[in-house]
Amino acid sequence: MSRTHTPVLLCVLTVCITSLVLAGTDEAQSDDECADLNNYTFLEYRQQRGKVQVQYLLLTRRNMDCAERFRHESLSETQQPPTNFNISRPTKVIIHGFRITGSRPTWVRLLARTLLEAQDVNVLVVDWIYGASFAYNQVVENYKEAALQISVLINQLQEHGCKLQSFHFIGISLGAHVAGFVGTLFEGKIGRITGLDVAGPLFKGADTYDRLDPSDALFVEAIHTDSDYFGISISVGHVDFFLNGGKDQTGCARSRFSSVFSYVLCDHMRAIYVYMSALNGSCPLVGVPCFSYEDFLQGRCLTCDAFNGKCPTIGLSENSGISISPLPKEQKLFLLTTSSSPFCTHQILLQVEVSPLDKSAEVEVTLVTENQGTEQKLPLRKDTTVYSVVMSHPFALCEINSMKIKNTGNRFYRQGDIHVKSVCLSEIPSQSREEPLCVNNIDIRRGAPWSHDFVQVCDSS
Ligand SMILES: [Ca+2]
Repeated sequence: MSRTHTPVLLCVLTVCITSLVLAGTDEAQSDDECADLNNYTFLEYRQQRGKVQVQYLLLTRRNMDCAERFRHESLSETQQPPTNFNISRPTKVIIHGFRITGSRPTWVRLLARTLLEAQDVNVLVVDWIYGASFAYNQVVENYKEAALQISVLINQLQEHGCKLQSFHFIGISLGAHVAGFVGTLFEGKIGRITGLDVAGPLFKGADTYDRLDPSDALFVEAIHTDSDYFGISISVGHVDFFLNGGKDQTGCARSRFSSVFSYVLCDHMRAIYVYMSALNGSCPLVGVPCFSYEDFLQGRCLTCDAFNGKCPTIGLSENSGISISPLPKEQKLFLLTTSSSPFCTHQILLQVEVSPLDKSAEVEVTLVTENQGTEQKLPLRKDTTVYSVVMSHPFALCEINSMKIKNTGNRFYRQGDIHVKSVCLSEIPSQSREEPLCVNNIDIRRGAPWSHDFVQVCDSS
């Protein structure tokens, strides 16, 4: 995040949160059997000045719709874990960030439910709040206190027989650094930490002791979706998935006139929704190792060779499905997504070789499957004859019915025919058994679009 934007955004958020919290002031604290995240009133915030409050909501398959609330103090009194807690099962710990989405982040319960549908585990939702201030920087100064309190609970659960490796922390934004510091307190012996758009402001230049890093757990992974604003741009895990380059997400409005959510938070929140979608397991979200997004888009990273042919996948498989040892560190992975659930797309590499040109030119390539087309403009220069670019197409390579190429040229002077020596399509990450689709020696005239139909069948094996 640029320095100039930080104060403005923090103000926007402060106003946003204040108004949301004030709106809830007359809502009484519920003592019902089913608990929810606390909905602190403005007055309660003031009264707690300078204190970090941590409490927990427990959800399991036995009480999916009715959370059990407790504090670690109650464990030391009763000497018993909460009723529904199953010592023999792994535990997922969800830690929210700076409360930017209002007094009760609704996605927390959704994430808990999705985790429970995927695995029979204990889900602990950490409900933490720093009472003195709404300001992000003051909360950052105190997040370690939340981590310390969580570590007391983990110690207690260990005494009851829980193994450190069986804990998987899922931290969102600032919550990812809280998880990281819990990991530090246990010398990196916690099983796994997943950072969902790990908070960037005030953390990018921080020491690894003060932020999430690969030494915080046996396996640390991060999903980056807003690294130019609220998220962190550096790698913080063993592997780091950068979605659509990690900065801007498809379908998130870029207009400053769109609503506060869609403009300010859409990119940041996308990590949570993509992660939930991956937990549903409807389609694979696979990251391709590459040095930079630019290199990835230019087709310089095509294979999973660095991972023995199997690239890391977002989701719950052990170590993201990585089979190589030792684990990589701070490995950047790139993938394209669509704008809505389940977010998966196919990454099609378009490679074009043309005969040398007298003037710069432009072609527009369209891939068509059924009635859906994906367009890609390709500027052609005088000094190059070989081009490659990665396109996002909702269908697999074997499902592409036709390809169209238009000579869109320069509108201010006449561009002659463009001779295309070859145009090839292949899928990334590449499957060794899959041949690229190629068409050779075609002339693309201005005003006369070229089109080619592919006759192919998907191999179902
Ligand atoms: Ca750390």
